[in-house]
Amino acid sequence: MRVAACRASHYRVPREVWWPGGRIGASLYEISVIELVTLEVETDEGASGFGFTYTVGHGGSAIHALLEDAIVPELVGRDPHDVESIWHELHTKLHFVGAGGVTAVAIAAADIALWDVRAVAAALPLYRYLGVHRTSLPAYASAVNLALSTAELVEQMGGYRAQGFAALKMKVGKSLRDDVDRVRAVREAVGDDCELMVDANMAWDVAEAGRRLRVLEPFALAWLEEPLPPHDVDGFARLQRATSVPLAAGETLFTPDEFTPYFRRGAIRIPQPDVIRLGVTGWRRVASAALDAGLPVAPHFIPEIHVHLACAVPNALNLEYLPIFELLLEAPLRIEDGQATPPDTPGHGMRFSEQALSPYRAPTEEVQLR
Ligand code: SMN
Ligand code: MG
Repeated sequence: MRVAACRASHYRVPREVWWPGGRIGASLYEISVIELVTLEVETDEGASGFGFTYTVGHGGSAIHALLEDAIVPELVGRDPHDVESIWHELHTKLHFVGAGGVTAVAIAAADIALWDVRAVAAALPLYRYLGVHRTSLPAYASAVNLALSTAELVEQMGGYRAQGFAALKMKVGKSLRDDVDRVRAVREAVGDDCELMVDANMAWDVAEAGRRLRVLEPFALAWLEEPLPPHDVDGFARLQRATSVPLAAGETLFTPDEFTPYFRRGAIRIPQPDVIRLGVTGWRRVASAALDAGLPVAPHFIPEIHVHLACAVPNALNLEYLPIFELLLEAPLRIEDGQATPPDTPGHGMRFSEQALSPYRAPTEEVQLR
């Protein structure tokens, strides 16, 4: 089997289209546009695979250009079964222009498409192709909700609780007083038997994070996510030693090597690898390194692909259900009573609806390589 053709596309989709319900924001930014950079691959035997990555509004054309100029030419003619060596080759080839960032996410889109087409060609859902550890897992409901008022936040989180989710994640990163008021309001609304996680999206330094933790600890948090920027592994290690609240991080790490110092230093307890940065290849390396370090993995966002990856490793903790793309997809993820189940169609099964995306194609020249 060989890759016969690839097509990279770039879309800029305004928030009103995928999240008509209201503003969407975290401590460092508010999202008004999501960019999708997609890659379709087709084999000489007629199988199609789909990969993608996304941005919160900026840089998509650079990812698209890198795919077309440097990545697609390396894929055409290759056997998708060699995806792991292709991932390494591409990281080596592109290291000079950045050992992470745009490079990593562009490679991830290609890697996801190659794994997809392998499973499609084998007529197996991706989790079965990778090897089944479980056939479903608990999902937690999550929202990028720092721009909501406390009343709107409580309504949103209460709605997810009523749908059967036993664990919820909310944003923090306002003033200390506002954060405490919001966490208290949600805790009171959803009850003590609900797990509650909070996500600061890199808002603080170590001193501030320590101060915030002391006031948030009484709310029995299941984890505090990204209190610090990702370069501060030392800060994470100090903070984790000083608190019983598990620290979570990983969504802003781009390569498996960036997780290594966190594992060596016991700096976090909940690693959160993200397939749109790591690819399936890098994601599985992180899950395996976490297992060796005695840690779980809690995949970040993109539940439609992560449900497969999580069901195919022994140490997945849960799945982040954040339905940001749901209105753009052909089929939503199956969730019942807070449990997520991968679809039994071949590959990962995640496809954006052509009808939903086509009005938002970015004005860049489209290249078709054969
Ligand atoms: C998040 C940030 C950006 C996009 C999606 C999700 C967030 C999370 O940090 O962990 O859900
Ligand atoms: Mg987060």
